Amino acid sequence: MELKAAQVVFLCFLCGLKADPEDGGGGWSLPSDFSLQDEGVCNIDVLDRSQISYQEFIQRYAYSRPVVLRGFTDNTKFRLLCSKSTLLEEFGSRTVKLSTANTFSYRKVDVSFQQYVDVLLRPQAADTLGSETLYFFGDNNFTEWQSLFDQYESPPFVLPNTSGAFSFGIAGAGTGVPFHWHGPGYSEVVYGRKRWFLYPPDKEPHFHPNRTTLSWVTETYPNLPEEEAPLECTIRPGEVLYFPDRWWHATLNLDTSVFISTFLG
Ligand SMILES: O=C(O)CCC(=O)C(=O)O
Repeated sequence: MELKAAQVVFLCFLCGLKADPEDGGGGWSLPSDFSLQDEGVCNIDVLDRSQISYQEFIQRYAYSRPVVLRGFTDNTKFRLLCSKSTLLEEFGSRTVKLSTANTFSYRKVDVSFQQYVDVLLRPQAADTLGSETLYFFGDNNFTEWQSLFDQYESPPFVLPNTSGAFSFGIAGAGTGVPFHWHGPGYSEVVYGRKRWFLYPPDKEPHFHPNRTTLSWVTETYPNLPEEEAPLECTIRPGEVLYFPDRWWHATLNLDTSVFISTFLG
């Protein structure tokens, strides 16, 4: 059957309509779902592959300041595997370990991945403490989830004498991890947007370790004097944020987000 040009255009239009919500958010977030609109400023360098070599990364950023790298890897396949329907089909019956979303992750809770998605994957309630919010990030069972992680192409700039360890997570709009620090690494969002706040090791921010990043953003951040403003940037799929060793950082998921960190140690 021969299709006329007008029919082809019409069919493509229908495909676009059907594919957009699913492709854009992998089924994790519908346009009608709650999300945070304020992406803030980005006062961190954002560099494409053509703008920086490995040597320049080591000299200018690796040991001294964060940077966002854009378009360094192609994770199209990993992204498809992380759609809601595919992950649930593959891992729905598996157990995931959740952590409370406070600075010192005290409490761990095991639930099935299906139960996490159906019951706990919700926007952050403004009046709930981080220590009462359960967050799926890290503590991954690498044997059970290996087939997924095998498909992830991690950022190519590795620090000398380190190798990468993955932490994978999924969390609701408005959730995040309050300020803390550890070794260097990368953070990438597979679906959604994640806003990052960072301070150098010698500039500890004022925050309450049991309160959420959302409460810090709404109550503390607007009143910060200029000299206490953080470095910050919102990252989207296709971008990775690099944080150096011992930098303070906090995260805020603007949408329901799927994300993966690569810790370098
Ligand atoms: O992605 C997040 O929300 C938490 C990331 C984080 O704090 C980390 O990688 O150390």
